[in-house]
Amino acid sequence: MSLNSGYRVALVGNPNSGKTALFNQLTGLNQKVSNYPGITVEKKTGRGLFPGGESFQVMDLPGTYSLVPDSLDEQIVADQFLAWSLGSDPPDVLVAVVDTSNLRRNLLLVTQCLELGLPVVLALNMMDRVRRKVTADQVEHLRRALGAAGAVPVVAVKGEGLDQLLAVVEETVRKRPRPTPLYFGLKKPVWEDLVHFGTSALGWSPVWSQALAVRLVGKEDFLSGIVIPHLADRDPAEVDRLRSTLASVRDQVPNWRSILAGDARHRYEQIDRILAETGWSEAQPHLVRSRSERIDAV
Ligand SMILES: Nc1nc2c(ncn2[C@@H]2O[C@H](COP(=O)(O)OP(=O)(O)O)[C@@H](O)[C@H]2O)c(=O)[nH]1
Ligand SMILES: [Mg+2]
Repeated sequence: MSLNSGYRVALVGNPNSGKTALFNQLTGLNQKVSNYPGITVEKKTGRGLFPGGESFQVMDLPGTYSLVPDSLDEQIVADQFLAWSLGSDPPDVLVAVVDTSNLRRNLLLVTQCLELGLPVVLALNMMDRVRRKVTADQVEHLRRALGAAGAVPVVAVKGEGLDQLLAVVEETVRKRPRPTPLYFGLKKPVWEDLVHFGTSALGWSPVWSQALAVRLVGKEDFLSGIVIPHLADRDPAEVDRLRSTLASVRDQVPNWRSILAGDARHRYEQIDRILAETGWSEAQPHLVRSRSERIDAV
């Protein structure tokens, strides 16, 4: 094993997108299953081999629809992203496992993942279920429109496309691209103070700060339940400043409870635009309404 074989790959995706199928293909029998501390959610890690012969570590994160968590599994993923964004040992690449037979809904999470600023490779899974042929040009267009480092069609259960996926992931971790992430969510001047707090006090990128500002304003317990536990070693005065900045922003946004629905709508508008541009929408056998849309409709 060579000295720089410590590459780390994290698999992220919606429940049933094929993360475990892909994880099994990548790792074979080199797997370790444990639990997250204190809870019964499985934590899976394993080792895989790149075509060049170097090994890498892969972690299979719990399935999630969104980085705005509604369940314990989802909270684990949101927590993990937050820890990474505060400097705790981020992986070299995120592999976003996407069910292409349900592309629109799956891309909601992808837009959120891309905003973190780590390189993202899309594993466009379930290609055997997509009725119309998807061309390499369409795949490339989708990759570019989202700002992903790579995009590879695969059929995880059959191992199809795995060699190419591994080659793209290997190239990505070797080149260490610093992506300039695009922001896909809602943007309002009134939470500019929160965005500024993210960039100046927490060291977040402008895009990640925007994404987190919306979640802080729109989700009742996001600050106390998700963010503050990660700020235990920070100056308490700074945490107080964050609390009061959030309180004053909410005072100016009387409808703050509905902005997450607006954020999801905004993301879907952009996803629809990208899918229309690429011609992917025609390749969709069915469009299932997503959880966020159902929430919107309430
Ligand atoms: N047709 C098809 N089924 C797949 C593919 N990948 C995974 N599956 C199936 O989809 C279901 C969910 O896969 P799983 O790996 O458990 O998803 P996870 O919840 O993301 O870990 C399982 O029944 C898999 O056998 C694929 O590429 N094509
Ligand atoms: Mg799984």
